[in-house]
Amino acid sequence: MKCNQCPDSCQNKSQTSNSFWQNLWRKPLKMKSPEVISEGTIALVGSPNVGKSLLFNVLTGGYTTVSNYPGTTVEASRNYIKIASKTITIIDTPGMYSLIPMTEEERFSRELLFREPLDLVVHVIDAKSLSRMLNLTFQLMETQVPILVAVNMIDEAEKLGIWVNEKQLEASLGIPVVTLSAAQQRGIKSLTAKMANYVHIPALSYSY
Ligand SMILES: Nc1nc2c(ncn2[C@@H]2O[C@H](COP(=O)(O)OP(=O)(O)O)[C@@H](O)[C@H]2O)c(=O)[nH]1
Ligand SMILES: [Mg+2]
Repeated sequence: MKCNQCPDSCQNKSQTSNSFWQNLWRKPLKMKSPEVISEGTIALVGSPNVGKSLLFNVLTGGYTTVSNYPGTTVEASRNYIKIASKTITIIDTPGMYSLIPMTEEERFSRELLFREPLDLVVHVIDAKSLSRMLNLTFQLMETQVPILVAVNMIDEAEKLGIWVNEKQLEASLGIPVVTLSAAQQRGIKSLTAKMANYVHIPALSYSY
């Protein structure tokens, strides 16, 4: 006779029925996470230690996903932000000094720049060593992808008596420039406002 056909209310039987309910309780709920439809992509690139990842966290906050390409352990973080009511993917890339790759990180970031359909590349540079970092800005400008220069760490630069003139740098380079401090969350609104210019907004249509 099977245990569940037995009329006795022994210990075994109560354990069987208990474990049935416990297992049911423990079963993970299969909830489908809502699909996020990205309406644009912006990548943060630049040398190591210029504050790309901190800026990425300030812009996006919360949970991020990491991805890599086959054959490499180097990863890029991705998350979404809302810019001009659009859901935009932000990618935090590994540090690169030049578009001529010397390291696995540089090779990865270079590949990402050419593989991803990017609407904008934000070149994050350190305000304390501006001239040294502009070399990569010029290389990036040759890729034909729109470039915005984010001059980060102005808090540290100001302490050293270095003041970056945003308007003058913009005029000299001929591309948008934002001065900011990711650590102090200064200039973030100005950055997202300029990013919005690169997020495609459909033209108004009139019907008569
Ligand atoms: N003072 C200051 N520190 C910053 C700023 N942005 C980033 N950092 C710091 O610089 C270091 C490198 O930043 P990280 O985001 O890892 O640079 P990444 O290598 O370009 O991703 C970290 O200790 C950050 O906290 C900033 O605007 N001001
Ligand atoms: Mg980083």
